[in-house]
Amino acid sequence: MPGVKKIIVVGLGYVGLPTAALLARAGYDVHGVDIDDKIIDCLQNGDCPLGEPEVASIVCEALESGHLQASKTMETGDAFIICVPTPIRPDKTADLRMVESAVKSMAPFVTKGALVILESTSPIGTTRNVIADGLRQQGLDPVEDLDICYCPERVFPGKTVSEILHNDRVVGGLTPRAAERAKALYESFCDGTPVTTSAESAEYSKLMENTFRDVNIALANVFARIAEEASVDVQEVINLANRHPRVQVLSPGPGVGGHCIPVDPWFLIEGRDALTGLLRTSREINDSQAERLLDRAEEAGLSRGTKVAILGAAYRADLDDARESPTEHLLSLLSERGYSWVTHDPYVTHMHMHGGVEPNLTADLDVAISEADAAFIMTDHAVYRGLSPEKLLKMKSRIVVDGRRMLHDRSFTDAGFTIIPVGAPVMSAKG
Ligand code: SAJ
Repeated sequence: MPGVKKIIVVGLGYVGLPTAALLARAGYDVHGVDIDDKIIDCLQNGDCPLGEPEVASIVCEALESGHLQASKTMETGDAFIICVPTPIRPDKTADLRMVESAVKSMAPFVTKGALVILESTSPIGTTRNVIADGLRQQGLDPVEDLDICYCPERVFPGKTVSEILHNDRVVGGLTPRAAERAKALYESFCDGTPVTTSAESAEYSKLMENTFRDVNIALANVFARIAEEASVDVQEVINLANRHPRVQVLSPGPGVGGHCIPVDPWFLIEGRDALTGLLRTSREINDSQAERLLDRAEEAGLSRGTKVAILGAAYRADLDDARESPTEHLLSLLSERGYSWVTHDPYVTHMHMHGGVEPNLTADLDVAISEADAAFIMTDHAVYRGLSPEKLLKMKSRIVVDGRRMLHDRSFTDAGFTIIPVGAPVMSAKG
């Protein structure tokens, strides 16, 4: 892209690092900055700190080519792309401290004519109020002298590289000139269509996308609860309803995890209580799915004090990512109610639990099952799809909570199990 040779990527996480590597592959000189020693040490040794194979291969290639370098120190450049986390605080308000400190560290290195892009999911107004205001320096007007944009990432973990390369992008400029420049940058290394708009509309569009998904998953979970009470199988009903050409009900499950969907609706709710009851209720429904599964298991005979096997720590199938996963909610409840547990996951090796609850992770399914009285299927990992009753026969109380509809229920009930499927009535050998 004309006028841009060197790009600074601030934040080398699951979005910043692959973006930096793809920019380097397109021929830019990319300097990545992160505050995390482990990430920088790893990259400086030529390795990739992220496990996704395609990401690891483009990152290693970019490091080897010399077009990508990483360190803890900021440098000057023609363009800056900020990809730092924007979590919520325990009171569900946006925690923008990492964006603020990124801007603070960049400010002395941002010179007239620079293109500055925020990719982190953020409340409406952040680009103007935090980025532009933070870069207002003596003699430098952020709107006149810089080109500042909000261009949200849209990656789906597990498919990161192809999502960055091929998804359409929303490119929101503080000015039309800024938007046109950012559009040209994305066109130079991605083949999705960049669509220009204002920074505020771009911020809102990202929040709308993930809130749409959260509310629709909550609706599926309410449909599941109604089906459980009405002794109907929600999956069958969803399949029927989805034959309507304008209906597409999503899948109920044990709740909504990940670092995006359980967080982003709160950025719209904050300061807008009177308008956003639907969004708050949807969050509460999705957050209480794990509790509903446990309540149903107790009603079906699961006793407190026993040991349960939790199958799946990841928030989504075949990923190693356990952030905000429904299993976190279940573990906290099991701890409160006096259970012990073992958590099986083929990919997750670490969980950052709130409140000091120990996940007791194992990658050995037989170990998890042989020690347990009952099981909760929390993630739709492919390995659980083929589970047979024989595999679970060692469990004492033979209760299996199927939070993802992975089991062929009849073969389990024939073998004496009680199955508690999300969205369908409890099934046991008796009836
Ligand atoms: N889930 C259900 N039922 C469904 C679909 C999903 O219970 O029918 C659950 C999943 O099991 C998971 C959670 O919802 O626990 C979230 O998963 P997800 O598949 O909705 O997506 P994420 O969180 O991995 O990624 C989302 C994506 N956003 C949308 O699909 C609108 C992704 O494109 C975004 O880039 C990402 O958030 C992000 O970074 O914001």
